[in-house]
Amino acid sequence: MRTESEQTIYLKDYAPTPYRIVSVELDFKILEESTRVRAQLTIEPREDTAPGTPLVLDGDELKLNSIALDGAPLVLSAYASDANSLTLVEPPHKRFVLETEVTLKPEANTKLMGLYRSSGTWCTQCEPEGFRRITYYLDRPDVLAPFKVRMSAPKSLAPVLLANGNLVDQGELGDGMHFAVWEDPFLKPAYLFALVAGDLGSIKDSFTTMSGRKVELGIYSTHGKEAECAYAMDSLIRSMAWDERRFGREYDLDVFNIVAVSDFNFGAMENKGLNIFNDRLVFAKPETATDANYHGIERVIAHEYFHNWTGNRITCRDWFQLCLKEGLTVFRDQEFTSDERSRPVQRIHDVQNLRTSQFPEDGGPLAHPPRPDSYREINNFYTTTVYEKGAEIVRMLATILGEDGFRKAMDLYFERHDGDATTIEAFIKVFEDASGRDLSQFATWYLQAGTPKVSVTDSYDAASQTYTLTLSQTIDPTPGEPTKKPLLIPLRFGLIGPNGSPMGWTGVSGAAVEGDLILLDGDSVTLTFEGVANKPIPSLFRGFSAPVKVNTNLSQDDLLFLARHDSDPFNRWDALQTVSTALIANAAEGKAWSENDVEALRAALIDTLDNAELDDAFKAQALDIPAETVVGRHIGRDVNPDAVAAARKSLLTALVSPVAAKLAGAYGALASSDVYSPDAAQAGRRSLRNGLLALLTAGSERGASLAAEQFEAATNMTDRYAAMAISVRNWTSEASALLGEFRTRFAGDPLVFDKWLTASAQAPDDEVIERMRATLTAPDFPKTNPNRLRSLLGSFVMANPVQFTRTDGAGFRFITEAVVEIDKVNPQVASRILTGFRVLPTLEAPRREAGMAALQALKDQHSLSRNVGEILDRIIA
Ligand code: 0A1
Ligand code: ZN
Repeated sequence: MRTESEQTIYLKDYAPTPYRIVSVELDFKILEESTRVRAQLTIEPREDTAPGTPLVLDGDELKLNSIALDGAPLVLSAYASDANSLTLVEPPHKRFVLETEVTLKPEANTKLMGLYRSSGTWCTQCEPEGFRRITYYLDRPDVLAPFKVRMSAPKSLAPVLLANGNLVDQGELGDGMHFAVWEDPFLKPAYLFALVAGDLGSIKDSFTTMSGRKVELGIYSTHGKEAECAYAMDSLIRSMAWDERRFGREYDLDVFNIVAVSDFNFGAMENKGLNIFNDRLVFAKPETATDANYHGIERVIAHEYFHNWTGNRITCRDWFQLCLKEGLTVFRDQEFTSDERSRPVQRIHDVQNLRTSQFPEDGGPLAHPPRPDSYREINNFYTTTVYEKGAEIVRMLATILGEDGFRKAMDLYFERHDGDATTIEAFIKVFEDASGRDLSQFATWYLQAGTPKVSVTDSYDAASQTYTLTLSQTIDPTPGEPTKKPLLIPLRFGLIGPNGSPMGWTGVSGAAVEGDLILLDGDSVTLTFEGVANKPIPSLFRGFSAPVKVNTNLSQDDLLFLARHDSDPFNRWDALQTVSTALIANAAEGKAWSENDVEALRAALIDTLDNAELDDAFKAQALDIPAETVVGRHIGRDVNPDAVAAARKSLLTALVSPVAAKLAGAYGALASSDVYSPDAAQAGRRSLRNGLLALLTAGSERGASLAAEQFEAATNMTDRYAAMAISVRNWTSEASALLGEFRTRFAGDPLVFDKWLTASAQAPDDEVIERMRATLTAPDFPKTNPNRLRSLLGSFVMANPVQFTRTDGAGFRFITEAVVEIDKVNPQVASRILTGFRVLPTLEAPRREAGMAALQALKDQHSLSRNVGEILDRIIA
């Protein structure tokens, strides 16, 4: 195999650059065939830089047209340049101006990093290392400079010219060309640079900040889509107000623009004052977007906006610190959604996401600490561990410090580090200084991989009215980390008495207990509670107070008691999940459930459904039976996904069939003729109704036809998509026809096509791979669009375990063959799809071996990108 450079970058090698960039002036001449970029960089050596130290600028696929220093062309011996770097052999030992010129071909840039074209629009993506594909530069986050950008383009192709900051000049140039000049007064790293030129429509609004400044807001899109940007605008305005209320953070420029593009590697990007979005996270109308889409738009609009303070004004010193901005910003967007919608429902949603994507990453070959200490390709570290586990770590800080303490620490963070490119250590230090606590043990959460397992045993002594609780933590080894240190784990808890009410105690010893919070810091601690009148049932990790796996000695009866009586909604939900996961997992491993087990679970589910005090969205979550992948992960090794699928199906049948009429009645009663609104109450009602449809379809004869009827009758995409997806996942007799009808009905809408691809890829039948192959190789399939590829292939590897892990290897080979082709076009998309193979170590031997054989063939036979090469090596290792 031949791959790109396999060089590893280490955190321990961090050193500041010997030169500073004082200011940046860029001039883009954008033409149909190519774009000419002139850069004027004012540069100076640092105080401690030795005279004669070479200056090495980064490049990527660049070719230098010309170079000048302080206005004079440089002689050949004074510099060296190739595609990946430009070196000034002996720069002046004083401030100087370096001018370079390169020519780019945005049209041919299928990697979608740097300057590229999406449906005719010129746009950029620079995080993490895309700016070096635009001009030679010190392309790292600790190099901060003010940018001034002049751009000119044919007015017919690009009437809209946008960049970061404020518009300071614009005009006509003759020959059909026009120009604009944008200036960003805030110092920024190059990864926050952005430029857009295109023929775009827009919607405009404004926001008046807490100090009374008016900010002009714009959302740009292809013509005809303007009306579909309204929900994004509404989300933006609510985000701006929330950040002022909750964190005291005000926006700082006069304009804030968002541009929606169709080709984008991630969700969206927080470029200063000019966010660029994947259009799937902007466009929404009820006929084509689901409630989940609206929810996602609100969340990501908020996320990118919140980056203005946590990411842009305070950025990362180096890419190892990525979760400094990402974990914190995810925490902020989760809090925003919790405040705007239902807090418990949001918490369950976030934990479900953590368990389905982060826990598997943390327990497999791709495990890495939230702050890694080495990488080959930084793009492979935009992971759920950095983002979602990073957010859990910030949440634990908030739990330990309490609401006021957390806010005080955040205020100090903004005050102390505004304008800095900083580190996780500095972040932790702020929390220590604001609270007076020693957080050195806590910091290990950032530095160590793996999900802790907390085992709990308890006992009660009636004579002395003493209750003891023993908690121990272990973390399995992860790649490169054979031994683990114990973590500081915040455990929020309560004791519940036999009548379902909270119980108190008169004294507690054995560990630090602050109110309802236990701080578990050793390998094992035993707490003794005095004055406990009856044997309690413990409710532990309330609100999921730490990202751990918990193993208790609670019986199914105890758990179902919690499901009914716990005052903590998260734990009510979790108790039901624990019971059903265990029943399916045991059955898949040959240990059948008893009639009583199923009856008791059914009764608890029905009680939840009938409880008038619970809201619909929560009920929908409570009735959701864990996915096959979650159960597989729970089993952990030698998993047979066919057995898991069969056990899940038979549990659903056992649960549902005796109460199918009742569930169908509840389903019918939830129908609504209200005009569609994406609000939480309506969305909750739809999710409960669709949850019931899923139960009925998987567990009874009635569901299939109800789903087909719902598909036809639906007046919005949420209901129509749910009906189709449920039919396909259960491969009902109507499924194939519904897929066909859906495709025809929405032909020509790419974002709806993604939904079709996502649902198609989850069909459990044996022909699914052949159908996907036909889809992928059809002449009109858009082979370079990340959304299309991820919808089909990403959802197959992540959500169709039965077919992806087939013993004959057909699922694995289908993916590795696709990865070879995609890698030539877009290595980031290819490597992300390949991460699905991280499941291999959990599988039974024949499947594991078939998967490894497919990976080995990939490694042996092909020339691969650094992105794919790194993921492949880590999984094979
Ligand atoms: N900072 C963005 C994530 C992002 C990363 C890389 C990208 O292109 C390769 C694009 C976006 C965020 O957290 O939303
Ligand atoms: Zn982010």
